[in-house]
Amino acid sequence: MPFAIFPSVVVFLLSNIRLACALSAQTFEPPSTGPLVQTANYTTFSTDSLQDATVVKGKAFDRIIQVWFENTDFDTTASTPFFEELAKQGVLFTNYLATTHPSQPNYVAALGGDFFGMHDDNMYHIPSNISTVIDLLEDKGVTWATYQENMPEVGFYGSSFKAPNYGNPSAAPYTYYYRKHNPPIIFDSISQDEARAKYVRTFNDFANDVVNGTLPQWVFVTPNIINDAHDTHVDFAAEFLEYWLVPLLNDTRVNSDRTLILLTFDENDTHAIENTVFTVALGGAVPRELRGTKDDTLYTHYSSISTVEANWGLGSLGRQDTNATVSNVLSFVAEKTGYKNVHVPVDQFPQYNLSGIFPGALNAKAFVPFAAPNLTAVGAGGGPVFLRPGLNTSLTPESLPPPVNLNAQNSTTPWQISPRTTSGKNLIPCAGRKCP
Ligand SMILES: *[C@@H]1O[C@H](CO)[C@@H](O)[C@H](O)[C@H]1NC(C)=O
Ligand SMILES: *[C@@H]1O[C@H](CO)[C@@H](O)[C@H](O)[C@H]1NC(C)=O
Ligand SMILES: *[C@@H]1O[C@H](CO)[C@@H](O)[C@H](O)[C@H]1NC(C)=O
Ligand SMILES: *[C@@H]1O[C@H](CO)[C@@H](O)[C@H](O)[C@H]1NC(C)=O
Ligand SMILES: *[C@@H]1O[C@H](CO)[C@@H](O)[C@H](O)[C@H]1NC(C)=O
Ligand SMILES: *[C@@H]1O[C@H](CO)[C@@H](O)[C@H](O)[C@H]1NC(C)=O
Ligand SMILES: *[C@@H]1O[C@H](CO)[C@@H](O)[C@H](O)[C@H]1NC(C)=O
Ligand SMILES: *[C@@H]1O[C@H](CO)[C@@H](O)[C@H](O)[C@H]1NC(C)=O
Ligand SMILES: CC(=O)N[C@H]1CO[C@H](CO)[C@@H](O)[C@@H]1O
Ligand SMILES: CC(=O)N[C@H]1CO[C@H](CO)[C@@H](O)[C@@H]1O
Repeated sequence: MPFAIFPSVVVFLLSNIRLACALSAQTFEPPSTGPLVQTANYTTFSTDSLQDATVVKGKAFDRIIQVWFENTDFDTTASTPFFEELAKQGVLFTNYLATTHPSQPNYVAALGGDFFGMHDDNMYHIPSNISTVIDLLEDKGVTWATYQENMPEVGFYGSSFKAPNYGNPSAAPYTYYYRKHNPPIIFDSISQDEARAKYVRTFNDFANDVVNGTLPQWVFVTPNIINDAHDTHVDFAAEFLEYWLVPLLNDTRVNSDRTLILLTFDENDTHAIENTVFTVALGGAVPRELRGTKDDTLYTHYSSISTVEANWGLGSLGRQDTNATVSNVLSFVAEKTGYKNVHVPVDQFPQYNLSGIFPGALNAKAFVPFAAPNLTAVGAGGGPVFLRPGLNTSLTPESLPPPVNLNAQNSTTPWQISPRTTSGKNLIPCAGRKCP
């Protein structure tokens, strides 16, 4: 049982954490009796587990599970007892950068290889000709799903969801789920394709899929807004992990010797400093001799894409996933795949704490239409740049007009969904026309 945190340590940690949380407004309450037990606290029960359990062999791992937390500086997490213990079970990355502020563009970057100038948490949709890592995975038959805690139903499209407060039933209902932390639903190529939207799943579906042995190979997990530290604190996230992750580390249906678990944070909390986030690689696929070590290579959220490209020999998106400076492959994966990482001196790290200054299709103040990817780029998997249907490859970055401030014209980007909808309907309220 290489990953079990010793029970005495757990008890010690929990007692300290409880003490810390007692001082803040909310205390962690487990939403269920265990991560593999469905609960009414998650609004709907799962009835259809995934069916496909085929496994495409990777060079370094057969499954990657990303788990994303929120808004915490590296040092704060690294000095929290639970996370200190967790780091000893895997490899701690000390120079893993989020790509910008605030939250949403970081989640989009991890799927699309770019955040397209986005610098807010407004509700957007990204047209279906824009590729994501999901295209690359499906192209090679690698199965995938995202599991979103407290999302009320599979493929839910609303901006947020309020549910009874399970931690404090006498309190008002609580908004536990936010679309801005659910990257697949933001891309039309997924949300508007029924065959794909069913892989945008709930935590009850997670329980069902694991119990039925059909947990996919590429998994993106978003805990709810209190468990991910967003509305709480990293100590609260630690208690959630004690409840959710620790038992799963010891469950071969989730964590086998071919599983990589990449636990990260969307962004640093202090904008005036470099955007370094606590990121740790756990799971049986982490070579034994590396467990408990630190790696100071420069990585970013784009590395999560390049790492799977390298592992499964995938194509690329031709965006920042192919920009060698910012997309180093996790070093033990690079070693097994023959990919050569680049050394970036600290004084040349990108300023990924910057926000709002990048032109793009999702920046109303500096709007530039979506461009086609760089068709000649080669990523860590060596395969071709993926082209989605409807892509106009003549729309190169160089061919696009200069940025325009649409806000100055009392307008916004055509890709913003406005007014913000809370409807669960899986449709784009103002696609291709002026929003009311
Ligand atoms: C891990 O699994 C083994 C075998 O199923 C079990 O004996 C052990 O108690 C488990 N440890 C934890 C911490 O869950
Ligand atoms: C919901 O969570 C609360 C808090 O832990 C728990 O007391 C309750 O039993 C849960 N409800 C269900 C139906 O599991
Ligand atoms: C970004 O971080 C650097 C330090 O790495 C700092 O000098 C700079 O002022 C920060 N920028 C902003 C916009 O806060
Ligand atoms: C690659 O990333 C670096 C650091 O952010 C940036 O300066 C450079 O412009 C990027 N290159 C391309 C082609 O996007
Ligand atoms: C596109 O990719 C090629 C091959 O890597 C590279 O030489 C070129 O600079 C890239 N073009 C742009 C505009 O980034
Ligand atoms: C992508 O599709 C949208 C919607 O059809 C279109 O407006 C845009 O020009 C296309 N962009 C590219 C780069 O193909
Ligand atoms: C593709 O973009 C080019 C350059 O803007 C444009 O002239 C052409 O009409 C577009 N093609 C399609 C099919 O939209
Ligand atoms: C934008 O709206 C403001 C306030 O309604 C108005 O004063 C201004 O003339 C409008 N500007 C444009 C470019 O329509
Ligand atoms: C639809 C499906 O396959 N779900 C099954 C998962 O496993 C449980 C327990 O064996 C079944 O009850 C479900 O029907
Ligand atoms: C480099 C880094 O980790 N960035 C900063 C994130 O925020 C904390 C502040 O607590 C800094 O100490 C880190 O240096």
